[in-house]
Amino acid sequence: MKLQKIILASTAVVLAIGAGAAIAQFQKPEDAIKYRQSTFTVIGNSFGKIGAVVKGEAPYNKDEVAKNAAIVAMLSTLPWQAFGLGTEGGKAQSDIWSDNAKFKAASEKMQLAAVDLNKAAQSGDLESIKKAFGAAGQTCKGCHDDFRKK
Ligand code: ASC
Repeated sequence: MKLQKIILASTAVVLAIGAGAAIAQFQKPEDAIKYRQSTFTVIGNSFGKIGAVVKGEAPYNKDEVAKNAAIVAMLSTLPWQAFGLGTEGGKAQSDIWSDNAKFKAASEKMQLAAVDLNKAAQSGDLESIKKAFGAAGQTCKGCHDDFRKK
């Protein structure tokens, strides 16, 4: 529980620093692509585990959901720094760079939804978790529809 509070606090700090700050440097475009795909993979894994609980496919365990939501909240801050100019490729659509303001707005929506999901998960109220999970899933989907190659 203490760790998750730290993660929540550090998520706020990272958000405050700003998604635009180039925290990570990449030697090659492929390194950036690998980085963002890896973070999305881990986010998807934890999000999916919460999804199984929300859909009634797995029993609700408060600590497990809280842990996975903290992972999603923390990692949700990471992929965006790996979409710098010159890192086109992977499943990224060119609109990420041609309409970067829209992409940035979508990424911020997702990060805020992840913070909400984490708050609900730490509180342990399953109904709030379900609502916050649905809202977060919409932000994933919205960005995939607009910016991810099919
Ligand atoms: C997931 C996952 C996504 C999102 C999205 C929500 O579990 O891997 O990409 O949810 O499907 O619509």
